[in-house]
Amino acid sequence: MSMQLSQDDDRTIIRWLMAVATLSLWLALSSITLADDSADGIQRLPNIVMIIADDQRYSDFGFMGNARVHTPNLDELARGSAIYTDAYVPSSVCRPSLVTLLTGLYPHQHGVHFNHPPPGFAKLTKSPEIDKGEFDRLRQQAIRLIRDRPTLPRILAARGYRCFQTGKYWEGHWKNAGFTEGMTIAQPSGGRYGDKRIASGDWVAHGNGDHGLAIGRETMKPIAAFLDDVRQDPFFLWYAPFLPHTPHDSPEKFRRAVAANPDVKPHEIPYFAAIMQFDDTVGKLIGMIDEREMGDDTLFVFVADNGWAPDPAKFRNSTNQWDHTSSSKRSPFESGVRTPLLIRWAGRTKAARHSALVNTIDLVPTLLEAAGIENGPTELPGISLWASAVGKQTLSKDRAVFGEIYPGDASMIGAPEQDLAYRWVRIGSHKLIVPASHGTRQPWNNYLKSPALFDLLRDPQESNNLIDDPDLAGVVATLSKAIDDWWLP
Ligand SMILES: [Ca+2]
Repeated sequence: MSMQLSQDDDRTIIRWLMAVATLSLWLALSSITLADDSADGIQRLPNIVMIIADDQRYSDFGFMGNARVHTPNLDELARGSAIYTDAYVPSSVCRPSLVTLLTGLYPHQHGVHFNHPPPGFAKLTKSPEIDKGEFDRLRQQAIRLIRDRPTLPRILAARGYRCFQTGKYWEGHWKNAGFTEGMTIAQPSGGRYGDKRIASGDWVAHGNGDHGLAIGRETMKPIAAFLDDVRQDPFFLWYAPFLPHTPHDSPEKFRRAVAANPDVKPHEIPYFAAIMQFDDTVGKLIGMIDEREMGDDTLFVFVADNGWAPDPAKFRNSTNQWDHTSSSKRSPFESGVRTPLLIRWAGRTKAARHSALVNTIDLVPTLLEAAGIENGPTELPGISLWASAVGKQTLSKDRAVFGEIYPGDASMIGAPEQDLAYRWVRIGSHKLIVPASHGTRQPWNNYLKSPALFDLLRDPQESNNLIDDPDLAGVVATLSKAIDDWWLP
């Protein structure tokens, strides 16, 4: 039987041949691109490991000049890193700061300006009528703020990354922020940390990470299992152990090592021991990656979510530990908002110290550039630090960094300006802190009653308010304009 082709069949065949030709050309071009990448040893998609200290002051690292703390593993990481000594988190408390790392947005932009949604932590946990179902429903109110955002893990997952959440994380289930796997599921874990018994008698997940809080403090096994499973896939690891955060209940070996130094004061021992414990887990983590020969393909970032400093006058009998100073965690001062920032991708980044001011809003654009991802979110306020990290650019010394401070409880979701307590800005050595005005209400926590100006080079403790110095009127005007241009609610 002879085969007769109709005109329609001819067109079908021609279209098919053209499709094959197009696909072949695309494959050829793709293989050229891949060949180019492998020829000079560049992997297109680096693994990204984000190491986040929880409650550690910027100065309390060996590589930042404190010889009384034990941070050998972080010091080793720093030796090979682009070190940003004057980095800042916009907000000096966990959740808003962590969501900035996930989104690249300021708290007033991402909307998670609080640790606890309405009606606030005391009412959530102490009202007998709020049972577990109601507690979970009230916490869930805030989840849309992260679920509807192009977060770093969501963007990376769309490019084929496997994204694993461990440790501190307040956004409910790990899925909500776009991770592909994780430990935190917004249910009580029965573990040592992260559960809370509320007034109704029910056990609930406190909100800060539940099952995830076992990482570092109790186990590293979930990370080992993840690394064994990812094989050739690029991965993003969120490593935010609940350290050196309170409770400062570190194993005795860390306390003994810290206390052996006569220059360490009693009130510093529990906190310094927790720092040493945290650093020990960082060593284990990097060792696990090196053992699997993944080190050359892995970009490490280190940052603290906020500062913390022990107050010798605040001993708590109930916990046998010291509480933090009023000028560190939660405050607009340096011991709250400043952090070192490390970026290391062996063979790519250049070991150097950078004193230019940077902000953790810069990390999402930096990491997207490092991974060669060009079509990320367009409205990010930060700048990519990648060119400076690889030694191809010196950052401007004129840049302003900004931040915003809130109480831990939100009065309302979707209106951060209602809860705003302080805004701050730094340019060069000068820092201006502006309390928010809410009628007759005093600024939250009474850090300041009116705007204050500090010269951080001459007065790193921020004890000498220069706001009325006639010689600095121009500086005050410049900083005031900068902060209002940034955000004037
Ligand atoms: Ca924290």
